[in-house]
Amino acid sequence: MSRLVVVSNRVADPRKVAAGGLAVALAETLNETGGLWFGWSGNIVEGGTPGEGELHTQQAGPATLATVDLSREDHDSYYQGYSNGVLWPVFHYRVDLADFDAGYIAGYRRVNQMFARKLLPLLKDSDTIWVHDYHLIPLAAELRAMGCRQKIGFFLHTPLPPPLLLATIPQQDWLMRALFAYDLVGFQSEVDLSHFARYVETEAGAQPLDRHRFRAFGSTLEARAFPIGIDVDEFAALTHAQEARDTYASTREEYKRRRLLMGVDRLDYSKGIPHRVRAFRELLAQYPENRHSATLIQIASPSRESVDAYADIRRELEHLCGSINGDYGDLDWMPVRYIHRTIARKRLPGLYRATQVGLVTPLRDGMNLVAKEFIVAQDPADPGVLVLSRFAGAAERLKEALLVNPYDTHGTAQVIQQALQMPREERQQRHQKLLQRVRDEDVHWWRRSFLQALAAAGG
Ligand code: ADQ
Repeated sequence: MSRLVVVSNRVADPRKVAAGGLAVALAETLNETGGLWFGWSGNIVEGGTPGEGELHTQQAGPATLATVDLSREDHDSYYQGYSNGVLWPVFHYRVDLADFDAGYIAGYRRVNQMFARKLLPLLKDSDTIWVHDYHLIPLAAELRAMGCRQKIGFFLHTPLPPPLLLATIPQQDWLMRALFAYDLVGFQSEVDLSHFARYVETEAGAQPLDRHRFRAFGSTLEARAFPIGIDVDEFAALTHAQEARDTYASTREEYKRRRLLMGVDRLDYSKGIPHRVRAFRELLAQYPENRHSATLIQIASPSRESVDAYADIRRELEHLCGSINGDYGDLDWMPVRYIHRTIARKRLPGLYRATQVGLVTPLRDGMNLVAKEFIVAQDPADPGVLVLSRFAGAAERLKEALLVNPYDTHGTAQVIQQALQMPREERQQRHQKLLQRVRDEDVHWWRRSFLQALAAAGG
């Protein structure tokens, strides 16, 4: 098996399960192949020279971690500016929040070029390179320009919006052209893939060779959907470990006979948290039997706080939760518990399991792993119900969840009421099917599918 080289904005130690996410997904192959994981160190050098950064390498078991520092200017333009201030909002259909005019693009290019320059000498001819996410779209093009001929794949963790939305990005043509330097591009869902196919046809004037192969800008590229999953065995083990059991017991004790509704997200405008809270308020207004008997726990971990749009959403949410508690709360009942914090990963499954209705209602989401974690943590004999936004990538495969349009406050409240009243037998049947799907398409399946397709691509 060829050595795996992973490139992503942030690098995590694959030996630490607590890291979750990509680290869990990639650890096995990184370890087996003595792989390399390359990215930003997380260090910001005040007054550092743009386009320059010190390289650090360290062993993590059989794998090597290689990271580069960023100057303050590079961090502000590449990471905060172009990646999170332009690409993230547009890829989540929020053109209104994008800051196109600030000239961040130069920093984005500069950092991608620097990454390519620093990575190149670390590569072996037989390596397979897997680049992750919107921060690094032009990386393969930069590597190719420096003579790199290895197989390079790219996976986009966010959605890809339709062509006319992409067209709002002034550099759209350059970005999409850069994608054609990859051998394989992976998306989260068939919808994202169809947007890519339409883009290639309508904006690049190219014909698909078949459903998964595209030729444009003098290169041929394969593109497919690879819906990301979670490590089901790991999460099931966490669910049955002491810490989660304690959390389950103390949560049930605290809320006694009350029904719990739960949202767990990064505090991001794409997650639809205010919409969700408004749907809960509508539930209390329309179905008064839930007053005193239902509580919404919303856990939102702090995220990208120096970007303005994130400060705005935080204020909006605080105001909203405060007003519901003021309007509906009583001496012995607080309708909304809003917690602006990251919860220890080991406790999460206990919270999910203590919940009657899991609310995963993003306005847009590449996949949404909370939906999958929620399913795995349930007690199969008495499972909670998943209310899932039809605009999350996860909805494409998790059809037995109750799907909602999060913009429709009234409709979402109705569906939450349906979830609260769902008979146990129906809950069991839906849960069984959902769990099977989450199991079949877990993160190891995702990694294998992508790497197999990459090995076969282009050859
Ligand atoms: P994210 O937008 O970060 O990821 P998501 O898929 O929901 O979103 O993953 C979040 C992870 O963080 C989950 O494992 C969750 O348990 C954890 N988490 C969230 N809030 C937390 C909190 N308050 N406390 C503790 N843990 C918390 C991006 C894309 C997604 C895509 C993933 C993977 O935006 O659409 O599913 O990458 O590709």
